[in-house]
Amino acid sequence: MPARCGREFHRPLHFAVAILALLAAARAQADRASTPSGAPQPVEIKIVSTEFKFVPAKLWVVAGRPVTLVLDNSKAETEHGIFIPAFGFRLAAKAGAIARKTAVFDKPGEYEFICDLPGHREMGMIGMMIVGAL
Ligand SMILES: [Cu+2]
Repeated sequence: MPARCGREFHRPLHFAVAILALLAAARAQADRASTPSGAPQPVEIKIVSTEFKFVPAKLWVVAGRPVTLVLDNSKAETEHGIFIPAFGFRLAAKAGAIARKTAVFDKPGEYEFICDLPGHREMGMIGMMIVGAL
């Protein structure tokens, strides 16, 4: 048996005020949820390069989403870079420097990345980037 809310009928003004307050609260919540640009913010992935390796050597990214790769070469004694041949992506940092670059990797799969300075790949500067589809 449905409950009766007889009181509200005797106090229509109070009922209307309560509804207005609820609407105002809902609108405030909707304003907070929306972002200024609407575009997804890039996810940052930090890779530390030293002689002669990448940490981490395995990266996971989401296909089609912007990613900022941050190459932290601040502890290295020479220049290093990240080269992803499959995407033509290249990022380099001088000794002691940090470099960053944003890109969108749109083809799901597993891709090798290397430091393409002479001999660095052979000495261990090689890794794998996994681009996953959502
Ligand atoms: Cu290198």
